[in-house]
Amino acid sequence: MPSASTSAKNVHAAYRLARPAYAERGVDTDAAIKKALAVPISLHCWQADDVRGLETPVEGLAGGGIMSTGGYPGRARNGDEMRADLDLVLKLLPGVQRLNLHAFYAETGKKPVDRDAITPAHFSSWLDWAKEHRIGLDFNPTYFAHPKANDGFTLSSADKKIRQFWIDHGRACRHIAQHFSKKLGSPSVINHWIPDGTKDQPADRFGPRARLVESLDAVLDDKGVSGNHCVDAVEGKLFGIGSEDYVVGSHEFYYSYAQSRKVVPCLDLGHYHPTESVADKVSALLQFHPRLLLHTSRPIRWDSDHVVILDDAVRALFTEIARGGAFNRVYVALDFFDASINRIAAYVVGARATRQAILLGLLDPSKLLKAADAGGRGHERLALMEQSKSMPWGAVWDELCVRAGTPPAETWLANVANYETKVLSKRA
Ligand code: RNT
Ligand code: ZN
Repeated sequence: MPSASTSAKNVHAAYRLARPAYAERGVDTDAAIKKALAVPISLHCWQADDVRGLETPVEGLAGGGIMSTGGYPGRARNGDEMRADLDLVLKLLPGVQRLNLHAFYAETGKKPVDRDAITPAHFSSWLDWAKEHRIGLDFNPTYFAHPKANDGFTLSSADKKIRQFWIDHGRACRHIAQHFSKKLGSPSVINHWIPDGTKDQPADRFGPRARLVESLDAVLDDKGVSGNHCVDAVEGKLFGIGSEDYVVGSHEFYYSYAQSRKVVPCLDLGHYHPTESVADKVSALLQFHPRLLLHTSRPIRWDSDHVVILDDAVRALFTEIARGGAFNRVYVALDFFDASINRIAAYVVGARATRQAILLGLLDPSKLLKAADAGGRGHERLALMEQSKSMPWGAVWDELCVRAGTPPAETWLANVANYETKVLSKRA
């Protein structure tokens, strides 16, 4: 593990050399660091336990179109273990974090409580934890991994009783999100994603979509929940495992739904055709939608939910948001789950890569680029964009980490190794 190059003294020295290089290109690195630290990133709780949830396991459940693979030891097996793991994750991450819970992480004690009956009381340990860490909580109804989701339809089911069950679940969840917001003083983003769809060509593509509109309207029609506390988002996708041909909640469906109902569209980087640019969608959607929710993820050949790395898609997305001055119009959340590697490291790699992309966006010499563009000097714009790639941004990142009191570079690996020996390796 490097120690000389990552000492605070050397990090500051490298930063002192990097700062003027950016300043010459019109970028204030101190301001970029400050802003990059302030963008909240919502950590998905489900990487800690491979998206299993805390309910009593039921045999033979369909996966709901998502799948975590791998058997690396140390998976968190209950809420306390999840929170202990997340304690360490928070220590290793610079900047403002939130926690994103799924409804099936309810803690109901010995008594099973079905999803249509969960209440804020079932999340009191999570709420205490969030208070202790002074972070906000976001929420997701869990419309999958349940006997009533086994045939692949929930809110769009043809069966009225099934539909009602999931409507009641969605409604219960919005009250929980509102409760979090009231207790923590920070609005809770609640993201509705359903797995509904079919493996092969259905004869009726209209019916489920018409029912989904009705069901979502029923979920949202609740005078007891205020938009000031509960920020609803809807997440579309192209396909899932078992819904390869038809996804009821497609992108077109949800962009239109969100606009007409004044809720927030959620864009997950893993949910598009492989060559489609999510970055390019930002400036289009923000003409019509006040806000967007972003799930950073990494699709490898399919919606595989690999750990986020600093790849072109993630960089392009946040550079676009920086160029558009739109950080106050997006909610940033992580969405990946890899059971084949140490899960604490998975969080740290993915969350750091996301914040690095945010920082890189803020270090973009946008003023010069836009001037070159406006002046018709396309060659200059291209040259400057290429130059950006070799600028000493790593020195700025390490400085950001040190300013935030977190380990720079990859030195956090020592903390992970230590925790693995002391805690994770002892879990069966
Ligand atoms: C699934 C969606 C959704 C889930 C989480 C667990 O394709 O991306 O966001 O990953 O709700
Ligand atoms: Zn997602």
